[in-house]
Amino acid sequence: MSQIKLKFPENFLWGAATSAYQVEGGNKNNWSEWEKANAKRLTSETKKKWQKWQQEKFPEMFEEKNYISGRACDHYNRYEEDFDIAKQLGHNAHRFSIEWSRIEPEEGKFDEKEIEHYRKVLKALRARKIEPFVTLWHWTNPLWLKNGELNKKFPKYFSRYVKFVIEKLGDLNNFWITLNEPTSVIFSSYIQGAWPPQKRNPFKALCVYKNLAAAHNLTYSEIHRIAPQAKVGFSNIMIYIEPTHKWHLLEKLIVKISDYFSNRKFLKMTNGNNDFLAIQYYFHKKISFFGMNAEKNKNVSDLDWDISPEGIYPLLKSLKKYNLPIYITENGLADKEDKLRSAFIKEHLKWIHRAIAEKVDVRGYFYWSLLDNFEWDKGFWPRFGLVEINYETLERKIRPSAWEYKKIIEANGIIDESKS
Ligand code: IFM
Repeated sequence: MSQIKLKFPENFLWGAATSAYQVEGGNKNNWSEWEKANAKRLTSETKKKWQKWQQEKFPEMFEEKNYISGRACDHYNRYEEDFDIAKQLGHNAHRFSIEWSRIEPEEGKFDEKEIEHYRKVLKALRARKIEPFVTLWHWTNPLWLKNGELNKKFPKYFSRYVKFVIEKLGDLNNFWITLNEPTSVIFSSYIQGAWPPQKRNPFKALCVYKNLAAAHNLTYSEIHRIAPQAKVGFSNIMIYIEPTHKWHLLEKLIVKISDYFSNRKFLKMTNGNNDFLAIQYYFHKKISFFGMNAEKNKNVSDLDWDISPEGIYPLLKSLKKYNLPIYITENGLADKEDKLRSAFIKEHLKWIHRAIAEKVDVRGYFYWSLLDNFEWDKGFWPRFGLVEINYETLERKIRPSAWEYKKIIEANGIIDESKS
């Protein structure tokens, strides 16, 4: 008989996450226009961007259509089928996002039909006894919003859209995530210059910090005014950063600065306006005097990202002082063959459990992602899903790791197979 080794708290939320643009299909926003203008360039850069083993494993990265989101997973029409799968897999929570450009396709004009669509989506989750977590901004902007998050009026426009959404959907949902990973946009769009609007400018990066924090703070109050019972937060991608040499003062200084800008600054700017902390964990970086990532683990995902489950533990411990409930709203990897996913989930959960045992109030875990989906500027080839998507037929196929995850959910803990 199996023996449970590590029990999670009662009523722990277990699920997976998606975002509108990455799964719905048929979106028209700043990203869809950018991808059309950039698909050719992205295709031509493939050879220098990815390693030989990745190019051989994913020949689709050489095709222009890989970089066009198009109908994606057609989740917009197939959400019932996808929620049936989530239910079958034992999930009791699900995170998804509402697409601003659908709700407000023209400035100040709100589309009742689209709100009705998301009402149906929420009802479909509730009918399956799956607790929704709704993200209000997962990086995409309506086309009329010139300069997107850089626009000085972003907080005002965003809170007007949020007000409309909460008035219409507030009765069906409790957990609201205002903004997804602000620092990913700040870094990838304004420091690296890889994502739209590809403006490489540290001054602009600081303006976006300011705009997004103001947007969060404003909507925090707005949501509570309309729906006092609501729980509001933003999702914070956290990177575990450490020095390669513990004695190296310069490395330690770089760690402190990077940790501040990546993990803490936004939290500080919104302090007092969060009912919970939503943490997304993918990366562990080692700083060396000669640059980031001097040492790499042997274990890497299809994207060549390090797999370092232990890094989530110190991050969680560092959040204890906030005294707020914590949800892991994303954690996952690209693993087409599903060789690493099951162990990946289990290992992360072991470290999360350790933090819980030391009184860190973690209340839920959402694997990224329920479905394979459109991974932004990389397109379709990275496969993050518990469920595989055949993009030709749109057939859904549950991966073996999803069943392993289900066992964890059913046991509300990790089963020690060695004692079976
Ligand atoms: O796909 C993304 C998601 O949109 C935000 N968090 C990280 C994921 C994997 O890169």
